[in-house]
Amino acid sequence: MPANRTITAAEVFVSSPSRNYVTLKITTSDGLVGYGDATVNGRELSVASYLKDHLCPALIGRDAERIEDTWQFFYKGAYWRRGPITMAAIGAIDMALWDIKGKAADMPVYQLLGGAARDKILTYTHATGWGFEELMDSVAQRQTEGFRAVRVQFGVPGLEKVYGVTREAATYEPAGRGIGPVTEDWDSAAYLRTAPQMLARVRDAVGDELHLLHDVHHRLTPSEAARLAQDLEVVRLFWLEDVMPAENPQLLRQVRNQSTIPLAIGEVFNTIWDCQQILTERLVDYIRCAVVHAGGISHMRKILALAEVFNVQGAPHGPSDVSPINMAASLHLGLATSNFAIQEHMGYDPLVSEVFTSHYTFNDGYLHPSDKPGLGVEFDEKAARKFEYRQAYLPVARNLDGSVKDW
Ligand code: GCO
Ligand code: MG
Repeated sequence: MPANRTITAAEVFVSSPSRNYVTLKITTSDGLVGYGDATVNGRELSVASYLKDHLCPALIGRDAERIEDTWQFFYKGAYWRRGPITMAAIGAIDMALWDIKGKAADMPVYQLLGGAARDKILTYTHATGWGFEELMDSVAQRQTEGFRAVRVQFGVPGLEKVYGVTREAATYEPAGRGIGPVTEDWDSAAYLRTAPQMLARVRDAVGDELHLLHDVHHRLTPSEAARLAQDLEVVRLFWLEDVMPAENPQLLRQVRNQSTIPLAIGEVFNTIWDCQQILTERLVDYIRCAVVHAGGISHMRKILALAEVFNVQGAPHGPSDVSPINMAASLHLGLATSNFAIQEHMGYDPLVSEVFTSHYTFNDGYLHPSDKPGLGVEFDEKAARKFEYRQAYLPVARNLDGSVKDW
């Protein structure tokens, strides 16, 4: 059957309303426009080039309705598979095509995915404070805003800086500005002395109801992680995140065998194959891939379907370094997926809304993707051009002896 809705243009925008975002715009022969997020924090220009130089030219003339076939074409057909840059580029195309399909059908994307499997999506945000008092101010602020789940990060005595925490304000930016990444010191022993006490104090102060989460940012060895998990049992965390780098998923078994603490991992995973062992051996409770970094809605659906078989829940990454387009895509998927537990929503700098107009809503600790056709996020190209790309990187951590620490 000849296509009646072909792709006539595919353009890439790199803008920096407070931080860098890569946005793909696809236009069809009947005038529909779809948007996808392709942001990879600190590697924005690589994914922009992958799209502009290699994928966009091949999109022209393709049937915009054939989302799965387009996914397979760029994944299987490229010879080079997987990895964050490839998968974010494919992910952006996938999101933009779902956006178009929704607009063509005059339906929100969650309807095309089978309709709502829940009424609303539980969300968590971040609370940070160097010391206990500042941290509690930040937690209280988040509770006042209506959050029922809060990720808590704090300072470590003896260190100058800790990723995810600022000394001055309640928020942080995941990437610094300037040429090259800044270096921060890291001290696992000091962290392991601080974290159990600090989190126990927070639990005591907030009572039983508030969900508390904590992110270790891959910093520990398996034995250290197991010890921390044991020490934190009394805190009854919603989850402990990224306790160690997960290139060797089987090493998580040590933590599993030695504690009952729920584990979350996967924000740096890009495909179902990265998730396979962790899911099939149930080495985690929550799988954290972001829609953009794991090949878009089509591929994330498959990851969540595999997770469902093993009683693992979806809980996607949602920092400020994925754009509101990714956030909307994640919420449509979450509303339509039964094994979806919670969506991270770190929040955005006010400048972001000058470029992206989103329609998803927050109410009493829950998010909803909105009933606008498609993904429900508009992108203002003119405004985007005002905010030029600026180099920005995540910091690099070094142990006290000067050796590089894992991210
Ligand atoms: C999170 C994260 C972020 C990441 C950042 C990397 O759970 O939100 O760990 O803070 O480090 O998104 O780009
Ligand atoms: Mg994290």
